[in-house]
Amino acid sequence: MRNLLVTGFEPFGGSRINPTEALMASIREESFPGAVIHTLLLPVVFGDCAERLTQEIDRLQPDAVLCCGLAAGRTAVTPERIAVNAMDVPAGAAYGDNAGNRPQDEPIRAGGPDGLLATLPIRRIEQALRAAGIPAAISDTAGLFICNNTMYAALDRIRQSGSHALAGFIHFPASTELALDKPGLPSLPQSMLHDALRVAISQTLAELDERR
Ligand code: PCA
Repeated sequence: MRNLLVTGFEPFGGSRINPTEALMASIREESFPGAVIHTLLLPVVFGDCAERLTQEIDRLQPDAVLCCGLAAGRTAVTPERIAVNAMDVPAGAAYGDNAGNRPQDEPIRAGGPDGLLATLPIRRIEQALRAAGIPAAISDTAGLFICNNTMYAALDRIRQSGSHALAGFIHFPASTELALDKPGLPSLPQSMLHDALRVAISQTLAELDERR
């Protein structure tokens, strides 16, 4: 049996919802043959997001870690290529994290690698998403906010522990429901975001099977 850890985030930046929170609830209703899906909702707080996640990685020893977050403004589902060892708030953002932190140019782990590449099969996921009729593109930056912090921490912990778990991050556009609060924001229906996560999990499981 494969163990997969799938994470989402609470709302942030004054938004009422984060579509990745609902994704954690809906994906639990799905079954994936030969796999157990564990979900975890993470706080939008620098440091705490990473601590919660790495504790769960240590406890579960998952075969893969698939973190999900919102990237409002994007028009496609975007598997991230790389996490970088830096923390900052989004350029021009009026908000900090949910605890009010606004770090500037700080490393996530002093002395850690500058960048860590996703080990999830991101090209395979992107192609499968497009084949399923879901707008998708590989993203070359996860930003320097909480999502990057989370992705970096997962990859760094897995690397240091010597585990072969696959890990990475997928940014989702706003859901239609979220866009109702912010006219003009590009969005996809929540049901399509759910389908996208299902495809990403299936492709990750297929990759694990082929590597066996
Ligand atoms: N998106 C933010 C943090 C939480 C989330 O869902 C980010 O891209 O960093």
